[in-house]
Parts: sequence; structure tokens; C-alpha cells
Amino acid sequence: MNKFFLNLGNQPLANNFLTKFNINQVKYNLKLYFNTKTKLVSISKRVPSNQMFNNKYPYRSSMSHTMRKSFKKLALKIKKKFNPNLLLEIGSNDGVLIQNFKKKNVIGIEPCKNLAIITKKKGFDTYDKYWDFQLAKILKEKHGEVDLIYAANTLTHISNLNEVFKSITYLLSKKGVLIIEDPSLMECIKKNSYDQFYNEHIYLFSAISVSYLLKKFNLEIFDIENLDTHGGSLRYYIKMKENNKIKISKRVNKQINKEYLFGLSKFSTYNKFSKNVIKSKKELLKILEKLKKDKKTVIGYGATAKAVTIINYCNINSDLISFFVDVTPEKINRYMPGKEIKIIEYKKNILENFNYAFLGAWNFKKEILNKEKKYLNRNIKFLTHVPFPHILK
Ligand code: JHZ
Repeated sequence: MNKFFLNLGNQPLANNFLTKFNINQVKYNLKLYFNTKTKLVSISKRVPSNQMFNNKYPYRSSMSHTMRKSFKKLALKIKKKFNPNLLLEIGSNDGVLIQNFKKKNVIGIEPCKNLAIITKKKGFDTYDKYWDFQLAKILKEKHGEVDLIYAANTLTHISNLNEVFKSITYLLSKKGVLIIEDPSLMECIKKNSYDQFYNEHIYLFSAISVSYLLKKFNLEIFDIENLDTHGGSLRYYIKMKENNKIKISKRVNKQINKEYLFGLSKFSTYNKFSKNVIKSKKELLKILEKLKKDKKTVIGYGATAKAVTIINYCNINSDLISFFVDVTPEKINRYMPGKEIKIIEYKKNILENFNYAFLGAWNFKKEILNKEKKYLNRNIKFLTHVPFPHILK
């Protein structure tokens, strides 16, 4: 049974950056639910995939040094540990992972045509299609079974998880490995990072909910890694149940037990989270209002999908955050979805003229603070809402 625990208000599509502000931009009510049986956390409103992931999708995974490094490291690990003949990546974005493999050993699936074109141009076999059973059939006919399937920050974006896993098991060889990686629900709750919820994130996974989900498809997790990426993610290594050659690491039960102990299986945890989110909103607004009163200039750093949830939920307008800076060409000179706050191009000395920068990309805090270290202790101070709204010392 799905139990409601939080309403994040009316939210526009988090990656719909308009060139001209439109007060009537379509919004959807973003409500969060916890399933008492499957322990899966999900959002209520399912926006059709083609409205969110199309030929104008602006998010590029390779825009941060942290992510480029993380994918490169993973590619080395995959080669060393599994050495797949054929690797399929579902949601290959701009090729940040597959570019680390030989062209003959990888296939990308990327429904956002503007992104698929980037990898196609580099010579990587990329299907600009949504992941479904029909595509799995086409791929099997053409390439045969696949040794390794990888999906980072993708499966939580697809509403029909039954079709997702049915298609994966159809294509994966009996000895094959599936690796998925997504933000960790426990980390999200611990950090009170409610901005992990937006229309694209239909689900937020935990080891508990993933292991429950996999049972139906005769799959099981054999290893788990905790990652720092995206504010705390989990990487799940998955195999067919019948494959006894691969041993199950102790890390799997350790993670599941940690989640039970933390309370991820109990509804009360989500009720508490909900209260903390309301408190976080009030405190963030209090800080921003005070800065406004003191005539301080505040900008946003990183026009993330996450920041879209925050500004719309907290009703933050340009009187509180004047504009956002971002390095992504597809976001520059556009408006933050839902608000008349412009995104301007990040330039090297841009922080010189401002007093405070709100970390929209708080998940890259280390990378950003390192990049901007010459401004720290000078004019600029950083501000974040994670794990509670505060100005960084
Ligand atoms: P970032 C997107 O979420 C959407 P977002 C998606 N649904 C998802 O699941 C996650 O990614 C994985 C900019 N930036 O990664 C680049 C700078 O300007 O937190 C990006 O626009 N300067 C697919 O949007 C944004 O911040 C910098 O120095 O929440 C980061 O977006 C750095 C480091 C980043 O994902």
C-alpha cells in the first residue's frame, strides 16, 4: 500500500529551461509516497517520458570533473573485474562512461537525441530509444546476449520497473552482470536533501527496496558500494540467482541491515523526514530574507534539477537569489523552471561581485570550493541547505 508522506507543491519539469519566462509553465503536484510492502519510495504524478527526455535535454553528465573521474574509475574496474565482450549502457547521456571503452565493446542507449548524437558522432554505437522490451528484442537479434548492462541515474527515471527488469533479464547472458547506480534513499533522508525529488526521479532506491524488486525477476544483488556521487549513491552489482559462480559479498547484508536500523522500512521515518523538510524550508527562507534585508547580493551556483525543487517548493524568487551561474551551454541565458530567475554563464571571476552563493550543486561542494578557493575568506560566502540551511564557515 502506498502511504503519502510529503507534498513538495506544484513543480515544473526540472530540466525544462525556457528562453522566455512563462508564468504559465506547466506544473505538476509533487507528492511523495512510501510503499509499506515493497518499501519503495515514489512520486505520485508520472509525466510521460517523452515530455521529459527528448531532443532538447540539457543535462550533461560530463560537465563536472567529479563525474568524469568517477566514470573513468568505474570503467577501469569493469574492465579489470568483468572484462565484458559487450557492455550495454542504458542512459548513456553524452558518453561519459562509454568513451572509456573500445567502440566495438560498447552500445549506448540514450533517448535524448541531442545527447545520443554526441556519442554517435564519436563513433559509438548508440540507440536513441527508450529502454523497453521492444528495444531489448531488437538488440538481442542484432548483437546477441550481453555480458554487462550498466545504468547510472536512469532506472529511477522509468515508471514501468516491471518492463525495465523483464527487458534486462531477456538480454543479459546467464552469467551476465547488471550494475545500477542511483542516489541512496538513506543518504537523502540523513542529509534532508528533499531536492532529490523532482518529476524525473520517479523512485528513490534503497538496498531494501531493490532486493525486494529483484526477487520477481530471479535476480539478486551480489555486491554494493557506497559512493559520494550525487550526494551519496549506491552502486548495486546484480546477477542471476542461478549463477552460483559469483559469491555474495557481506557488504550486501551489511547495507540492508544498516538501512533497517536507520528505519527505512518504517513509515514513521518518512513522517519525521517530512517534518524536517518543512523546517528546512523555513530556515532557508529566514537566512535568505535576512541577507536581503542586509542588502547582500546572493546568487545560485549550479542550475541543477535539485535547485528547481527548492526554489519552487520554498517559493524563492529573484529578490532572494538574483540569478544562477552554470557551465552547461544548454542552460545558459534561460530561466530556472518555474521562476523568473535567469541562468548566466559561469565565468572565472564571476564571484568577485557577489556576497553569497547558494550551492544548487551542493553534491559537488568539494569540487566547487576547490575551484573557488581564492574567493573563500574574501568577499564570497557559500550557502547550502544540506544537511540543514547554513552559511559555510
Ligand atoms: P547535477 C541531473 O540532476 C538530472 P541535477 C538527472 N535526473 C539526474 O538523475 C542527475 O542529474 C544525475 C553545474 N555545475 O549533476 C553543471 C557548474 O555550473 O547536480 C550542472 O548543470 N559548475 C539526470 O541537475 C549542475 O551544476 C561546476 O563547477 O540535480 C550539476 O548538476 C559544477 C561541478 C557543476 O544534477
